[in-house]
Amino acid sequence: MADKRILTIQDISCVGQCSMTVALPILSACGMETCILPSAVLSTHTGGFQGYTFRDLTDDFPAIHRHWQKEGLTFDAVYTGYLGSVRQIAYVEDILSTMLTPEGKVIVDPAMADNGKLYAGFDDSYVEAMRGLCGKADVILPNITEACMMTGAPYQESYDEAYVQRLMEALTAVCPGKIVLTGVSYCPQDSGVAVYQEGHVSYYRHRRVPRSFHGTGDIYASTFTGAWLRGNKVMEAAQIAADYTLRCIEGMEGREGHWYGVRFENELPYLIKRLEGVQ
Ligand code: PXL
Repeated sequence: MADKRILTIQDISCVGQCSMTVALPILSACGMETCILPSAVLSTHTGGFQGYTFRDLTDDFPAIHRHWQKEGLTFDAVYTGYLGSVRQIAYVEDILSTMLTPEGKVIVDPAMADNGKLYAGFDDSYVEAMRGLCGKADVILPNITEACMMTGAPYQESYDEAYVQRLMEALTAVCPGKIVLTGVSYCPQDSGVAVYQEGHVSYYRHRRVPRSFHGTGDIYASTFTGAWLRGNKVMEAAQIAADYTLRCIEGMEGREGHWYGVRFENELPYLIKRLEGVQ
């Protein structure tokens, strides 16, 4: 594999096993030189802790961008996750249009909502800006909630294949690239991902663990990104990411007190072997 340098833009939640503290180790395990642009610094993630701090780093973006340009730096890919503000999304778009190599890829995880609700601190204007960013991506990785918010489709807790097909078609108006829809579940026993490419929806299904965790979307998107940039096809990368994320969640059995994230660290050796084709 040729050396690749990737930039990931997402928050640093100092405690919480999500966003940057997940993306950096996973992308490194995938063999990527990983550069970071923190969108915000929070004492913890926003999903269950009370009284967290939030420092928006939007105002630092222009000077960081100018310095990188002065240094002549470029990236083989930019992968974005949880961002700090609507204004920041415009700066991210500037970075995409100036800092990528000619073949450079853009991966956008809209990371703004789950279970039918926006995360704390986001509103409709953020959804609109995120929709614009997804229009510049080669691959987007929304969950069902984010897909509904960006397309105006009604959110449903239970649905069928026709609903997912309609959602995918609506998403093609948001993103011209490939779509990896996560958390697609037609029955309580299984879950999986649906991948839309060249007009066709394919599924990868696996067993569902009846407990949900913060940060699993970030684990999934980081693993997909690393596996895809290593040269795996989109569907293969989607499967590797699903298998790894599921193992991380399965490893939480017996760790009931650990509520804020998952022990993805324990499964990194599996991921490395899987990517090397050993497992
Ligand atoms: O995992 C998504 C995420 C990322 N960053 C922050 C969050 C969340 C989800 O709640 O709060 C700060």
